[in-house]
Amino acid sequence: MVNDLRSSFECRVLACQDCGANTHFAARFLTLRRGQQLVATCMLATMAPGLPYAIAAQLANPGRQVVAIVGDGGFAMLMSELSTAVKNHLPVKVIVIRNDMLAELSHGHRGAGRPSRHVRLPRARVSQRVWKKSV
Ligand SMILES: Cc1ncc(C[n+]2csc(CCOP(=O)(O)OP(=O)(O)O)c2C)c(N)n1
Ligand SMILES: [Mg+2]
Repeated sequence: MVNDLRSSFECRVLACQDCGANTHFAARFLTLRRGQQLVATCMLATMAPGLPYAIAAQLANPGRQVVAIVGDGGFAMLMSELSTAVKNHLPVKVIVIRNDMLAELSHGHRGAGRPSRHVRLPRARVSQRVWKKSV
């Protein structure tokens, strides 16, 4: 998956990262080349900034490839921002790292030796036809 992601990145890609286990994934496995950029909240840990960052980045950099890498929990929070992208004709790409859970929270619970509760997300399916029509 990481290789697929990397090979789809253009030489000046601007990738915008959500907060969560997906942040660790990107920090550990996504190697960027010179000219490519990754934007994240890092230790501020705001949830779900990937898509809004990508919208702002695409507005500021019209000719550049902009990719949002988001968690399924983060995407569930701010997916309505897709309408902002569509309204402004912004060709942002959204990659949803789907694990049907708030994984970062679950890791935190387990690290603290506590039972992990309320971290599962309902299994949602987005119809490809709806996706293609709207974006
Ligand atoms: C507004 C806000 N609510 C809750 C949190 C705590 N929090 C940090 S990451 C996370 C889970 C994110 O889930 P998801 O987007 O699915 O990413 P995953 O960890 O599964 O990769 C939560 C609840 C936060 N940082 N900010
Ligand atoms: Mg998740």
